[in-house]
Amino acid sequence: MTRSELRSIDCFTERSNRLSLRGNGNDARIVPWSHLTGSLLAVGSWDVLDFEEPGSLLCEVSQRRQVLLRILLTTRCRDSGLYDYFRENAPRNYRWRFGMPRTISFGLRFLRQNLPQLNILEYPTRAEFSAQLKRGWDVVGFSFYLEETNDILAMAAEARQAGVSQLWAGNYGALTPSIQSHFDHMFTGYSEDALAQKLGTHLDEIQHPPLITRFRLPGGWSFPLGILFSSRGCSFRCTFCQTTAFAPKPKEIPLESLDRVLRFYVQHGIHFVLVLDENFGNIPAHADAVIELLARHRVRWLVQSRVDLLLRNFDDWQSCGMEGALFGIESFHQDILKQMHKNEKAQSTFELAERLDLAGMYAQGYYIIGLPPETPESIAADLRTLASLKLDVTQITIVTPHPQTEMWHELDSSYGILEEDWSKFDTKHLVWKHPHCPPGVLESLLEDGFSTCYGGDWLTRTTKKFLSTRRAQKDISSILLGPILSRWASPARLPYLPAQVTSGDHQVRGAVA
Ligand code: B12
Ligand code: SF4
Repeated sequence: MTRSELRSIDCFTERSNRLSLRGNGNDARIVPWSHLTGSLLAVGSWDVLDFEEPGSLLCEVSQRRQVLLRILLTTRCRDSGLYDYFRENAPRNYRWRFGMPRTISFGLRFLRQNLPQLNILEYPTRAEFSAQLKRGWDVVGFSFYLEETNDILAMAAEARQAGVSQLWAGNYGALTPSIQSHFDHMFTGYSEDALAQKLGTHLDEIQHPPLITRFRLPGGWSFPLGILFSSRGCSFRCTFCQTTAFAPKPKEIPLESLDRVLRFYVQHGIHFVLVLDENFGNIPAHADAVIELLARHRVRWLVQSRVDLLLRNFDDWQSCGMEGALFGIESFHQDILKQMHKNEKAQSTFELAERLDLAGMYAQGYYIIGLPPETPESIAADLRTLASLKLDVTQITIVTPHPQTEMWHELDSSYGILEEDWSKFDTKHLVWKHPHCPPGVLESLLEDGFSTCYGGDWLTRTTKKFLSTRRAQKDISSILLGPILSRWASPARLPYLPAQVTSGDHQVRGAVA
């Protein structure tokens, strides 16, 4: 059947994964979705007949016209290995560390959960990506961070050559103005609504997908960890942070959606939840409701927030199951915190670290070295102070300007951002001209910092804390069963929750009727 003969597209459902095409002579043909070429669909705009299976709608309808776009969203390739945050924040080649290789993309799973017509490809090999391109797509979208820009630009060039008509960029990497010309559309913020709009539909509320990762303890024992985002964005204005440009207004994820995903986690044997909001507690009433929900589901949870919010809410959150905290220390110097608009008291970090330690809770702190007033000597002394906090995980970064932040403009105008290779903007390299630290010095201070923080009794201390907390909670079994549960609850087995019927669906069906 040629395009000119094609009269209508009856339906395309997720379950059947087939599209029924009707031609001039009303001769229906069922074509597996994977056999359709992108070009056929890209230009298609036909009157809609009816949908066989309500609910699992993968066609987009606008004004009784239909445009089916084949959209593939992907990430950087995995050929050089999967990113592991804990490997990057430990001494080089250190075996006895935590581990969490990044195998799934939280952002793409959110998009796919809410807009099931999207296809996603997470951390493919380059060969897998090239093979996918051959299947023909109208749109290929890329999700990336700043340091991944080079790889993504190479993938985008390949996609163009393969004839993909539209390239999209999303996630924090899309905030870089100088790469805009490589893409047809930039999505510079949380994007479910923006994408829905582009596809001619709308979402009533965001659905939280299951996001399950395998968390590895030092030595290799693993257990599944459910990730939760209860809100998005942050109202603070720290000069180094790209969230100020990406999502400056905090917004809630609806409680019903959080309830649904927490129930799913518990049903699948997941008892530990990591709450990774930019700044949990930034919307106080919502945070109160969320901790009650976490307590109701009887999960143990760790949370990312500011030091002041953690201190203010410590008792409440602990009584609802908090077992650890991830927080930005950034600096021990009040003047530097002030310059960064961090609005924290330098002393508060010590108080928080002590409270967490006394309560036997996991503590993970983020520290930045190389601010303009700092010298190699002052940094070395600060790193010793950092090690004295006895954290379980210490993230140390070299101050790195990120596009569209206040710090980018400050460092560029006062000292000069010299580095042109985006892969060096990984917060582990100096990319601007520091007034007191020649090239290479901060990188070796960073290594020294990790060696000090993870040296001495780190392993015994952290293991003891972990085991005694589990014993106190009478919860050794979930850890013993961890590897089995990890396999059972792998993200490949449990990718999405069943689609919710939204008013977008009603609208479409209304238009059809
Ligand atoms: C989880 C996380 C990680 C995880 C990622 C795990 C995973 N499996 O994906 C790990 C631990 C690996 C990580 C590492 C790092 N991270 Co990080 N991380 C986060 C965190 C806490 C959440 C990100 C997230 O998943 N959000 C939830 C999802 C739903 O949102 P999303 O990914 O933004 O996706 C949405 C949109 O971006 C958009 N979207 C995404 N992709 C696409 C693609 C297309 C085509 C479209 C249209 C839309 C779109 O739609 C999605 C749904 O709304 C944020 C802070 C925060 N709470 O936002 C920091 C954050 C993103 N990380 C940050 C940093 C600095 C880092 C590190 C450099 C840390 C370090 N200093 O060592 C590394 C670099 C990682 C790398 N190069 O790969 C910064 C900014 C990053 C940047 N500017 O490039 C943030 C904002 C923290 C901060 N405030 O400074 N991180
Ligand atoms: S560093 Fe934290 S508190 Fe500051 S703007 Fe970013 S997310 Fe908000």
